[in-house]
Amino acid sequence: MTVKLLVPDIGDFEKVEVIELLVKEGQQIKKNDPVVTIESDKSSVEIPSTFSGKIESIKVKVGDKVSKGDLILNISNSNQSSSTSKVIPKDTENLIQEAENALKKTQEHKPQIKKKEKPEIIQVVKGGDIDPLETNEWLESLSAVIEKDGNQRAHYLIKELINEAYMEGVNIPYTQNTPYINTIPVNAEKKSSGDQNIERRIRSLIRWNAAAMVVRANKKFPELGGHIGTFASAATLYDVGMNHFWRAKNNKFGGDLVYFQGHSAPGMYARAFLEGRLNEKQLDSFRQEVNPGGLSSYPHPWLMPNFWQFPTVSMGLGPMLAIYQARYMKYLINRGLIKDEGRKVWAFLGDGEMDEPESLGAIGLAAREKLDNLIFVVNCNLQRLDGPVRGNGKIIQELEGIFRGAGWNVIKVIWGSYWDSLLANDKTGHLVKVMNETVDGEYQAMKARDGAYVREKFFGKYPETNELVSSLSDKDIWRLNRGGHDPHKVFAAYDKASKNVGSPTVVIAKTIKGYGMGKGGESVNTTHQTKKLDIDDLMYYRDRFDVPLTDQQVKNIEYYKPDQNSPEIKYIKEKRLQLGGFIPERTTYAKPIKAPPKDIFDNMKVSTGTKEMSTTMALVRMLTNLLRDKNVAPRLVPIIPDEARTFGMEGFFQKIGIYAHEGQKYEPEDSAQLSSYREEKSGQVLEEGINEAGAMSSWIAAGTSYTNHDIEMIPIYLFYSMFGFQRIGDFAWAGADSQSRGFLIGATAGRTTLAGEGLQHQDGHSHLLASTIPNCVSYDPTFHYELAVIFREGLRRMHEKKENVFFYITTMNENYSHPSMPKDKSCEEGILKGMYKIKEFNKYKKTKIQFLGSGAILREMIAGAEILQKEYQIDSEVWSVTSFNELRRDGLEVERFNLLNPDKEPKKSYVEKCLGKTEGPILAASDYMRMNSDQIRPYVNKSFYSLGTDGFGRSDTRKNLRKFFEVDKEHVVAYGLSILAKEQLIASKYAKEAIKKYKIDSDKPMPTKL
Ligand SMILES: Cc1ncc(C[n+]2csc(CCOP(=O)(O)OP(=O)(O)O)c2C)c(N)n1
Ligand SMILES: [Mg+2]
Repeated sequence: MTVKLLVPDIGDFEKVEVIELLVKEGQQIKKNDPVVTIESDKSSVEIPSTFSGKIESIKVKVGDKVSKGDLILNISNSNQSSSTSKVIPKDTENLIQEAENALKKTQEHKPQIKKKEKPEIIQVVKGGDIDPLETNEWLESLSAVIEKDGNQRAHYLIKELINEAYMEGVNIPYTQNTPYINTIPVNAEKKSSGDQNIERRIRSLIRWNAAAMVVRANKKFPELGGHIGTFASAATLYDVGMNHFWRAKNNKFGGDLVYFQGHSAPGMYARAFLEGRLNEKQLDSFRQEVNPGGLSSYPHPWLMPNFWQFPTVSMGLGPMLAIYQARYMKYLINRGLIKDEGRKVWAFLGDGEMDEPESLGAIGLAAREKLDNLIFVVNCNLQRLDGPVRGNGKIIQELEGIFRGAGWNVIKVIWGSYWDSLLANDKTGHLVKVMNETVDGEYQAMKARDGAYVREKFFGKYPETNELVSSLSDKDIWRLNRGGHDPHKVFAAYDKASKNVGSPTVVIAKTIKGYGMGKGGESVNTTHQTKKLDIDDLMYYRDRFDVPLTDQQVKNIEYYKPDQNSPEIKYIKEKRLQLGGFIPERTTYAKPIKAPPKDIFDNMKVSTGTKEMSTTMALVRMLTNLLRDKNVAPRLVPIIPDEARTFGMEGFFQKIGIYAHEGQKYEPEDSAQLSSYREEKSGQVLEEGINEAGAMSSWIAAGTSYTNHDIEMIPIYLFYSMFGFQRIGDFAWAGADSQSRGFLIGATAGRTTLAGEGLQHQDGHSHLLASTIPNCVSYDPTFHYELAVIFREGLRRMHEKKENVFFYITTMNENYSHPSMPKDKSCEEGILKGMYKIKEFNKYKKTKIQFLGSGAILREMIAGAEILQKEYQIDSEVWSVTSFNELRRDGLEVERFNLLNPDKEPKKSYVEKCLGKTEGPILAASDYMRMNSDQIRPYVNKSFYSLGTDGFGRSDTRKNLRKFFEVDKEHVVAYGLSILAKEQLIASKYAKEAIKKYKIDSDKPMPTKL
């Protein structure tokens, strides 16, 4: 039987050009194999076959224009039915069925609720309880249920009660908060198998060495700084993880990923010292990194590439990066690229840090995507840099509400074990009442004082609580510890967190900032910045933690490391051995990705003829081709913040699917269309929604896959160029520090290509921002072959040669035809180095000018040069500058070499090599601020002028915008003549005439002032 493959519904488009035939007559194909590629003026899409069989005849050819329903080809021997017939997907059908059954059941079983007369007046009594006896009966029933049938049953009953109340019209304001006590009751605490005594001794040594390291550094050089108080508050939180939970990467396991709080770094170094990974000399080089071997102030993979994995110290980045890391881990698993080994992502965060919008900005995603591989630990020491995080409130309760509301599993670790018996004896509930009523400012102040103060200000609030502690001495009261300093409580919390299924977990632990620092800085507002401890403070610290050092050793601020064979060192090593190795440690065993076939790029080196397209579209075409390469295709991670349609990438939805951890539970509205919105568990596109910070976090996760997951991936994040570096600059910096490899594509780039969008969309500076990042290689190509050469080089450098750079490429949305790549052999080299000669006008051999054009403005320069030749008999050479940034980098390096080697033959910068022997002055321009092209000024020994788009953008036609910013071909001509006049190469009257001719208003203010 012969079946006909017709052009499917392609949305709003008609008469779309066939640009590629992907099959031949006689070929055997399978259902879903792509057969042709069609291209509108915005995007290109492959049409897949809806049948299997042998192709009898192909009815279209390249260049044909097709619309919905046109015949593409005939296929024989097919027994498949067309996919265009609307069949409800199996999943959807099941879901509907399930929902209907459930509805039926609830209707059948639901007992009829008799509407009761509601009392008109609701009695409100002070204290909230109008009938304590009745309350007690309810509470006792609840206790009985918990005892008999367990927590789950109690939870169920309460939920039913709330639902019932709601159905009856009682709108109970739902509270996300629980009392100010630990989430895990004492009887449910899982006990640690560790040796508590030895662990305490180890922790004390780590505490001491961490503090000593900071104090020693500052004694030597007071300017170095550092923090003691943060790690002091977090030591137990880290130690329990290190001894019992965090599994390292090795040849059997991928490893848990731990995001350490940036300024707790001294604690990690101090542990590594005991583990034998760092030596005393290295500790003494804390914050002195200029000479090799120094330890970086904070976690910086760039500076300590074998140690740190995640840069976190810019507050707020860690939480988001960790969330997207956990999500990306699931993405790799769901795409079948890594095994599901139950790996976890842990992130340590400060309570002050939680005020960063980014910190909480993605917690919804973590819950929505059920990231049970993610654990946040928020160290609530109640303080940030200046003072209390919430003096008048309670940060723990606030965070509990926010996280629980977002769908997280919340574990509060507020009180240590010394409180257990007090809480058990709190029959009247007054202790919990005081705990609930006391604000953080008070909690902080209490820990800055002593036991007597706590007795008076805390327990003294009610006679019942005073009575509770009547048999305790002030010293006993002082010993009542906080949850985050109690290894038992922390262990129980981590154990529960790591076993939680179906949601992310946040452990909210209460601690004391500067714990153990005594008068020198415990719980005082200045704790954060304490970096020097005097001898008395050090003695106190030693005694507080029983560090076995003599007074003299304390005075010398000596480190303490027990002997290799001591029980402490043996224990610490043994524990890490059991957990697979040391943490943190940064390694990579990823294999390079095999280069894709050359013809993918060579196709882009021939002219597009009359066909016009934007470089954004050329890029998408190229990606479509790369998706056909078996090596590269699975490694591509296209990332888009809700702009796929803007960039003509909607074809990717069908082709590779949008990643959705639960697949697609609905039939998309456009299911009959070729580019239907297809979500899939193994989908490849990360469609991030309107969320540049999230998209960038995904890009960083994918860009560091080679180290965190030992698989080289190629992230390509496409965004409106204005919403790139400017919007998420700090993430880009962290991505660079992380040594991310991948492509950032600033699409619809430039100040004047994006005509109608106006001031907030038109980017005239992203290249300058990109230039601030040392390992960011940026390009502003004009033609498709330049893009191809650059992209291929990016793949080669990053993913074959494993160079730790990333590429920023701007692509435009302006359509024009693209010429063939010049035959000159050095062209490719020039494209990559930053400039090459693209055109030469050499007819008159009298007067000459050099034009340097970049990106969108190169074509204006070529047009200007043509006018100059035709109408003014002026010759020129036109250079395509693909990267002023790269040219400057080369110039800087050469200049430095020459200055440092005055006796050697001077080297020539690449700019000088290109322009040194040319004739005439230089005019350079781009669609960016003049500063972009001005970057190479020092490396040319000629008169140099530049044009650019300095100032605020605004909406108008592209033509008007270029006129406004004085970068159109008319301005190129007028300015060109003026420059030649100034250089006394022609008479000024020509320039004057041109200014008049092109109606250029010389009195118009600079665009920066408009
Ligand atoms: C984005 C950013 N802003 C400011 C700082 C400076 N800074 C470093 S630590 C800190 C206070 C941190 O308080 P918190 O998060 O509560 O951590 P803690 O030290 O109390 O554990 C500040 C303001 C920073 N590192 N990053
Ligand atoms: Mg804090």
